[in-house]
Amino acid sequence: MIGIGRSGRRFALAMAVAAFAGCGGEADQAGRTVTVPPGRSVELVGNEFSFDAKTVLVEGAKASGGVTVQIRLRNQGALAHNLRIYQGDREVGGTPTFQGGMTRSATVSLKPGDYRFVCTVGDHAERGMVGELAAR
Ligand SMILES: [Cu+2]
Repeated sequence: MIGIGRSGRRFALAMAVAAFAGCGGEADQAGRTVTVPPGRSVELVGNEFSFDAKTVLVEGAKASGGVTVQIRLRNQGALAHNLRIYQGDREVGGTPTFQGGMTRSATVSLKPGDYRFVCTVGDHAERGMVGELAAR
């Protein structure tokens, strides 16, 4: 069951990446997939209850054995939010929880692999504040 779920998510990510490759921009038309070239930072926007990207692809991890990337969260919501990154159940970093109208950043070190980003405030993740992040 777990194996099937994982491969399903990988398939979804592969499709998202394929969609990105097809349009050749920084993000697909809906702004749902963001790619981060080596050495670059990324800014995501959060509100109630979503992030403006569902998939973040951080490049350069395989070539260097891991990447350090700065992730900024611009909170455009009315509520406090955060952005925390997990690999499985292990939290690898993220922003503090902070009020709407503010921006906070976090620098995280990522080995090649699959992660997810989540707002851990209340039930925000269940309500949609979650996305996938891949370091490649
Ligand atoms: Cu939130």
